[in-house]
Formats: sequence, C-alpha cells, structure tokens
Amino acid sequence: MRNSDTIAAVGTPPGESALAVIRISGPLAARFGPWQPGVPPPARRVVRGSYRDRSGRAVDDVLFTYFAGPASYTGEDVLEISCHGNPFLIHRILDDLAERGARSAEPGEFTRRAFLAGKMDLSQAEAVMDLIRARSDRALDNARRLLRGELGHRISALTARLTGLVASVEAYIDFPEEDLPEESVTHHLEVIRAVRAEAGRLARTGEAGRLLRDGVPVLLAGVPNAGKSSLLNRLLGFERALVSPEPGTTRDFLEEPLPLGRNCIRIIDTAGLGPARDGLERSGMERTLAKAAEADLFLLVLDGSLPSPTLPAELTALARPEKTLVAVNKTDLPPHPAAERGFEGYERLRVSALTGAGLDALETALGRRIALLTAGAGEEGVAVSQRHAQALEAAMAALDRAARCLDEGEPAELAASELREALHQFGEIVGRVDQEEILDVLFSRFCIGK
Ligand SMILES: Nc1nc2c(ncn2[C@@H]2O[C@H](COP(=O)(O)OP(=O)(O)OP(=O)(O)O)[C@@H](O)[C@H]2O)c(=O)[nH]1
Ligand SMILES: [Mg+2]
Repeated sequence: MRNSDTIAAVGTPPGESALAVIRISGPLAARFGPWQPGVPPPARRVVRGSYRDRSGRAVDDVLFTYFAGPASYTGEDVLEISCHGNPFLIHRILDDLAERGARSAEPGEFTRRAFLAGKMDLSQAEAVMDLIRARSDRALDNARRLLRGELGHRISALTARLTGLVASVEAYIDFPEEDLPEESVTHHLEVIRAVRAEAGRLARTGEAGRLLRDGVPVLLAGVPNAGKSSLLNRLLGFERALVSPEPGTTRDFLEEPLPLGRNCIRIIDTAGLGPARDGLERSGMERTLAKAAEADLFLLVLDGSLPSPTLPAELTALARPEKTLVAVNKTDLPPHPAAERGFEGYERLRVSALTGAGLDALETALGRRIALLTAGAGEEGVAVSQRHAQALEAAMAALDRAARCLDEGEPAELAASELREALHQFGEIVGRVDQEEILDVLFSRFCIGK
C-alpha cells in the first residue's frame, strides 16, 4: 500500500465553470487549509478563506471543508477546496499542492484508497463509477442500490452459507477411512443447490446490467434511401446524420445515446444494404452487418412508397421478429400496394421521418421492448456487471463439481477444494481477494479525482 503519501486532484470536469472542487487526501491534507499550525481543523465544517500558496500569496477566495480520517471518503484526512472554476487557477493550486508534497492522484485513486481502508467493498467502489456514468434513471437506480451494498450483502449471505459447509466437509478430511454419512451428504447437496440457484439468479441479471450500463444498442437497418438517417435525426431531435436523396449517403455507422423514458438506448445508423456500386459502399455494408451481430434490437426501416425490399439473409437471420420493429417510413407519400409485403410476424409501425407522424408510437414500442430486455434487473433488485457475472458463473461451475464429488463419494478434500474455489469467486466480487492486478485494471477505468 502506498498510502503514506498525500494525493490531490480536481474532482470537477475540465474547462471553465462557476466552481471547481479540489480534493486532497492523506496525512498532509490539513496543512493546506487556513488553520493555525498545531490547531486541529474543525471537521465537516465549511470555512471561508484564502488559498495561500507556499510563498504566502493569496491565490483565490475559496471554501475549505475538512474531514478528519477515518470519517472521510478515503478513510484518511481529506480536505476539499471549492475554488473558482478557472483552469489556470486550478492549475496554479494543483502545482502549489504538488510543490508542497501532495502529488497528483491517479485515476480512481481516491476510491481505491476508500476500498483499501475498508470503507466500501469492491462492488460498491465499482458502483461509484456506475453512478457517475449512468445515462438513464434506471441505470442510476441500479448504481445506487449497488453503492448501498446490496450486492455485497447478498454475496456475504452466500459466503456465510458456503463457509459453514466447507467447515463441515473439511471435518472429514482428517478421517479418510470414514465416509460422509448419507444424511449429511443430502444436507450438503441441498445447501449447494440453494447457493447455486441464488448465484444463478444474480448471474442472469448480467445481461440486463450490461444493457443498463451501456444503453441498449438499437440498429437502424434497411435498403439505401429508406430514410434511416432521417429517422435517426427525428428521434434525436437534431440533425446528426447527413440526409440526401442519393442512395448510399451513409457509409460509416453513427452511434448516439438517446434517452427513452427511464432507459437509454444507443441508436446506430448504418449504411443501407443493397447492391453495392463501389468498394466504399461495399465496406459500409460489411460494417453494417458486423454491427448487426452486436445489436440487441433492430429497427428495420422500409420506404412505404416503394415495394417491400429483399434484405440480405445475413441481416434477416439476426433481425428476428422478437428483436425487431419494422418502421414503414414515408407514410406522407402515397403508399405502394406492395410496400408491406413480407416481414410476417414482425411488429410494424407506420411513420414519417419527414412529418414526425407515428414517432410517439414508435418510441413507445421501443420503450416496451427495452423494458422487456432489461426486466431481469428489476426482478432481482440489482443488476450485476459482466465482471460479477463471470465470477458468479465460475462459482456455479465449482459448486457443480463439488456436488458431483459429494454425490459420487469422492474424498472429502476434493469437494472441499471446489467449495473453496466457489468462495474465492464470491470473494472476487466484493474484493476480499487481495489481488493488485484486479484493482489496477478496475480503478484505471475511473476518472481522475474519484
Ligand atoms: N417524403 C418523405 N421523404 C423522406 C422521409 N424520410 C426520408 N425521406 C427522404 O428520403 C431520402 C433518403 O433519406 P435518408 O435519411 O438519407 O435515407 P437513408 O436510409 O439514411 O439512406 P442511405 O444513407 O443512403 O442508406 C432523403 O431525400 C429524405 O429527405 C419521409 O418520411 N417522407
Ligand atoms: Mg443514411
């Protein structure tokens, strides 16, 4: 641990702002306030004063808030300085702090210290980042539940049950000549099944967790000129994509976040799919198909004034009716009698990107599909991350192996070692496993100042 040093960083975004907050954590924190040397600073009280640099010059009128460790975010002495949000001023203060022994913090270093001080478990530390990055109400709710430690509590309950089980299985290791009695094997298997079922319920929320955190990817697809980019612009409410009467306008895909009710989607505009006239257009179409493989929801856009098109089989194989809405566009024009042929079994909506007709109904339908995709999060109360889901699945596999060992009368130590592996995996979720690399990877994704 490197916690003997003092770190400093600005916790507010770069650029001009009314206010900026500089955060300092470590043994030197109190030194940068306006207090007389030797007098303990008042904790958790806002004090107005001048930030004076090492030569005693007043740099800015600021507010100081001091938190005496361990009752602080990091568990160490922390000083927060609210200054004016001028980038030069902030630099001047940070430079001065560095000169006086408070080095620049690395990304996530404040939260890392909070974790190492036992202020929060790893799932809560990750939730800090989820909370900052949440792009929708539901993602925020989930981050708040994780931050309160709900996942940690459930993992602790599982860990407690499994620890009891390991103890009772290990009691037989020293007596290899004795088999585990039948009724205790039955009981052990029951506990394993129950723990596995709970781990499985949590693991299954990983999919909803991914969609909540990243936003549901919704792919706009169709033949050239159907009006995909026009529809994207309409849904976003601004002219994000180029639109033109020329087919083949969009070549590269475009992606934008779009809040939809309490959720957020990532809407992706793509190159139209049809006979390519040149290499560039062909590359665009290849990109569309590659993106299609990652999409969770499709919005197939048809031109209602033309006969219904035939789309490439690679696309229709992915855009199954349960993952797709068909938007029959250009309904402001006279409809073509064969416009709606094909696409049986697909939910269809009639829209006009030009006039905006049918857009509300389209948004409602999208919202309904997204609610279905992310329903798992609501049922379990909390949606785990991919990292958590992987650990849960590894734990489930170890529990299966442990159950097989017990069932087949294998030596007790084999079952015990599998159960320990499951415990280890649960430990990784909350961070009871002390592994520097995991921490390095996790906290490097944070922003500086967190
Ligand atoms: N009348 C009418 N015209 C539309 C509508 N939506 C789009 N258009 C027109 O159709 C043409 C093609 O629109 P785009 O949005 O560029 O179509 P696209 O599907 O993105 O086309 P590519 O990028 O070439 O694949 C433009 O001239 C649009 O103005 C609509 O609802 N009604
Ligand atoms: Mg386009």
